[in-house]
Amino acid sequence: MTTRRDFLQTSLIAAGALALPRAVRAAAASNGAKVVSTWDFGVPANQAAWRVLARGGSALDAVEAGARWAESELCNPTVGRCGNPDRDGALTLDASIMDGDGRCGAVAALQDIAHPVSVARRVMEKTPHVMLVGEGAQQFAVQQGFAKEKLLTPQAEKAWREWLKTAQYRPQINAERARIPGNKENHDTLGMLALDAGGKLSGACTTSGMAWKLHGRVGDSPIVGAGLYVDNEVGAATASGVGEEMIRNAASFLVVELMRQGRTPAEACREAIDRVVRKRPEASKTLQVCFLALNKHGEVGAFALHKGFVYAVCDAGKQDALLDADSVYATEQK
Ligand code: SD4
Repeated sequence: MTTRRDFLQTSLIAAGALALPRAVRAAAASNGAKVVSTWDFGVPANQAAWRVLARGGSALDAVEAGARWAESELCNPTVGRCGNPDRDGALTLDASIMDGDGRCGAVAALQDIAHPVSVARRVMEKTPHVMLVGEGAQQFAVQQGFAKEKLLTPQAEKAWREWLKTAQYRPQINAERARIPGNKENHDTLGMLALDAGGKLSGACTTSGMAWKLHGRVGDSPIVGAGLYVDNEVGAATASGVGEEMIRNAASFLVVELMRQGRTPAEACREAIDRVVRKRPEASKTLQVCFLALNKHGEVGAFALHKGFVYAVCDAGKQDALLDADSVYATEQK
């Protein structure tokens, strides 16, 4: 039963809290929270996720918000509605979402739906399944109320027509978005991991996959354990780069398991990269693989095959940090 004294105390606490400046209340609500993302566009994506974490929201809602930002606002040729198509000119999107209790959902080769990460979340929450692909994924999305719309931008179509002149499938090592006008790169992905104020982890991964891929090709991003893995007992990991290498090595799962065995996030990412090199030493010289990890204590680490991988870190102290990952091959390749 609530006594008058309890009632007064509760009211006073509430009144005091409301009197606090908004920034202080946000800092209190987000205490210990953190969000990290792949690549430079991870900075604004993190900020979209941070708006959820700062008001005490869940890591799951945060990563969905961050990934949705990338899918619609980013407009780059590797994620969402502005992505480059496959070699037949079809834009096919891959995404996954996972929380630290092992709940997960994914879509692969999804066409004409603008927010694959939200469809992935519906797969997780509304079906007994984990992954839907192609037409079935699209049918499910439409049934769930997602609008079907033509997504291929005129720029992406132009880039594809240009590519058709040589039709060579040669993934470039890093994004050149910021440095070379004309968006020459043909891969990059948003992988995002968040820890909320309640100590719960979640992650999301969203991409248009490798540009000029074979129609029907699915990368690592929607595959739980390859492009994304989350476990509240340990931490979370995500990946970017040529997805076939992550799938071969169950890479994000590997990073989380290495952390479980006591590695720091940076050590775990490094060891997983070493595994990629050992398995395919020659191939590893010409393609990029990048890992990003966040453990349950909020420690962050990353490592890549090649120089050039950057990752964004956001918490109550700083919302726009962008860091360089160490790499096996130290020279940046073009
Ligand atoms: C894929 N891993 O589809 C994605 C692409 C990517 O940096 O991340 N590129 O293989």
